[in-house]
Amino acid sequence: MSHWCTKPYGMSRRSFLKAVSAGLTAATWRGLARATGVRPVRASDKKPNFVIFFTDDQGYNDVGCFGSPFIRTPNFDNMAREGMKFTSFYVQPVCGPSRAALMTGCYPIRVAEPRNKKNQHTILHPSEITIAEVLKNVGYATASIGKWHLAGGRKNKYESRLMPNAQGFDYFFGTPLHNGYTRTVDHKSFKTQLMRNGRILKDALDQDGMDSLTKTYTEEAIKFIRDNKNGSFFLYLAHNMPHVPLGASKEFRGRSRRGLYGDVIEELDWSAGQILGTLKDLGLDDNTLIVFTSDNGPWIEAHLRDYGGSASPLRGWKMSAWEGGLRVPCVMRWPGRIPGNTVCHEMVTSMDLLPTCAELARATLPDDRILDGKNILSLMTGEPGAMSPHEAFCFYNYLRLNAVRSGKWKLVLPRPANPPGTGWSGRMIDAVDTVQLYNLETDIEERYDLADQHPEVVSRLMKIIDGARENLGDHAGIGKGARFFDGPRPTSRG
Ligand SMILES: [Ca+2]
Repeated sequence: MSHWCTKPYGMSRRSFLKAVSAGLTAATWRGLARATGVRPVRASDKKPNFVIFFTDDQGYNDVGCFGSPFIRTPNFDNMAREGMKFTSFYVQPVCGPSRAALMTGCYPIRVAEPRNKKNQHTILHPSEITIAEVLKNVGYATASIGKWHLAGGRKNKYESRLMPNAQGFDYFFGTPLHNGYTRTVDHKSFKTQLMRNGRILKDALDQDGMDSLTKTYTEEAIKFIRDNKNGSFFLYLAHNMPHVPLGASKEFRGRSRRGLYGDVIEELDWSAGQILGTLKDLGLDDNTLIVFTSDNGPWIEAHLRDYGGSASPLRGWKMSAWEGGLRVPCVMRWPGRIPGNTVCHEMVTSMDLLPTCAELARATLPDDRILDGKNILSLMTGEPGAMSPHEAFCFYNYLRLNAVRSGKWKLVLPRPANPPGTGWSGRMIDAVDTVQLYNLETDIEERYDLADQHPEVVSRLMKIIDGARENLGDHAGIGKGARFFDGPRPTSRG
């Protein structure tokens, strides 16, 4: 039995222990695994590789397999045919916090920042533990290719202790910051650098730089995969696109019925195809989990009409407190482990990737801090009856708690327009006069307030809100579970 000592995914722990105690032969074991429809894991198996393909501001609708009628995405669609589509995958409403959540497996309001501050674009404290650090500890080669945006800073003034190389990544190639402001479609007011590890390659990315960025990142990603094909690797490929200012190679310009935004997505789809092709060529396909998702919803504002995406059928957009801000397309593919052509409607989050990858890599999770993410392997492998491990998901915008979802129910808290605790993004948040309740199973568009019909649900969800305020905090108070590493805990968010 020593050769087959790891529980096959999809098999219950009880059946596994029974099989072990019965001293079944390897052949019988394989039979059991066949019955569960998935391959058993040998103790000697090489650990899986992980690729997180992270796009920037791509809306829920902006991919063929999530319903876009205008944008052609054969590679993302093929990923969904060969893998699992997640229809209730939640991130954070804007770039920095979304990256912080993915990196740490925690709500951004929980994580520590330098000098005990809380920035609207989270700056990760060096003592926070990232998914890259967790995996590097068990021998993974790690690369961050693309946008970092977790170090704050302006123009050549980035603290090296906050950059990817100090946060668990062996290799960094990309932009330290976002590629532009969403106030304008161009980048006249601000241009970011392009860096390789600690070295600045270009001091200000111009339009040519933007146009070639997706292709350049793809080449970098392929090189990293090839260089590390014999070991286990974690590739965090965080494309800057389709955040404005948009850029696409000349081969992709003018191809899409959705204008330049569509061209940009089609090039991202090409990039995914290149990554998948490389994994196949190298024989790594069966041993690599690839996750495709976006960091937040699409930026929809009048002056960006032709440069932003669509969250249809969801209500809202990037920064808003509705579904369209935090619910994004997500596909996971891992042949042999994730059943093909399947859809998971259970609520999962980007915070779940850290604990899930840690489990697969047989890495130890930090035991000195709270993680909000949960292991979602049972959902990914299609275990019968598997349910979301989350009792609830909280909708924070910067410091403000706007809503909570539990199961099919979503409770929205009253707020003024442009509410306190939302900083510069408040202009994207509308007023809500009373507590509202939506059934997301029957009303994905959040149109029919059912608060009056279901007071018991309102009451249950309000208790979750109270718990979140106590543990995570909000603009009015510091949560007990919020982390501070630089001296005494502050008593208010100031
Ligand atoms: Ca973004």
